[in-house]
Amino acid sequence: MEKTLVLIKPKAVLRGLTGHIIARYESKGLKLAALKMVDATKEQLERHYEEHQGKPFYESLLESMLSGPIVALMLEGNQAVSAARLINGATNPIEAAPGSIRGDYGLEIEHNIVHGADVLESAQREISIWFPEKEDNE
Ligand code: IDP
Ligand code: MG
Repeated sequence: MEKTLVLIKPKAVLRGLTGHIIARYESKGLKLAALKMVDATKEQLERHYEEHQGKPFYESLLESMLSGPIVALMLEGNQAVSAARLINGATNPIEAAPGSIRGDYGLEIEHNIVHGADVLESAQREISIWFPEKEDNE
């Protein structure tokens, strides 16, 4: 079954939204395959966001991801990558549809409250960053 990787970003964890966010994926039918709270390292975030290195928002994105604990989720289900992206909504919360997580819980693109892997290959790469211990159990 397809797996994807979601990160609940520090600001959402600090706002106490973790349970609400997880419930969105679970009620859709995605299964929690793994979950952990992590104080991310800069090295992990540099790997995670390597495609964005050099972009104007890169440094502040990393800073924001280092501002508190992250909750990492491995979700499993039919077309899990696309399903989670749709539940998350558009990158810019102003454009994200109401009913999506980003659409319902924020206003600022830089501080949208969840990350979701964009394609299957990214999901596998990101799972290896946040759940290296799970790689053998694919
Ligand atoms: P995604 O999270 O929807 O896949 P990406 O383009 O991969 O969007 O961007 C990664 C993260 O970088 C976004 O979730 C958002 O927090 C931040 N970001 C993306 N574009 C901008 C921008 O134009 N300004 C500020 N932050 C941005
Ligand atoms: Mg992305």
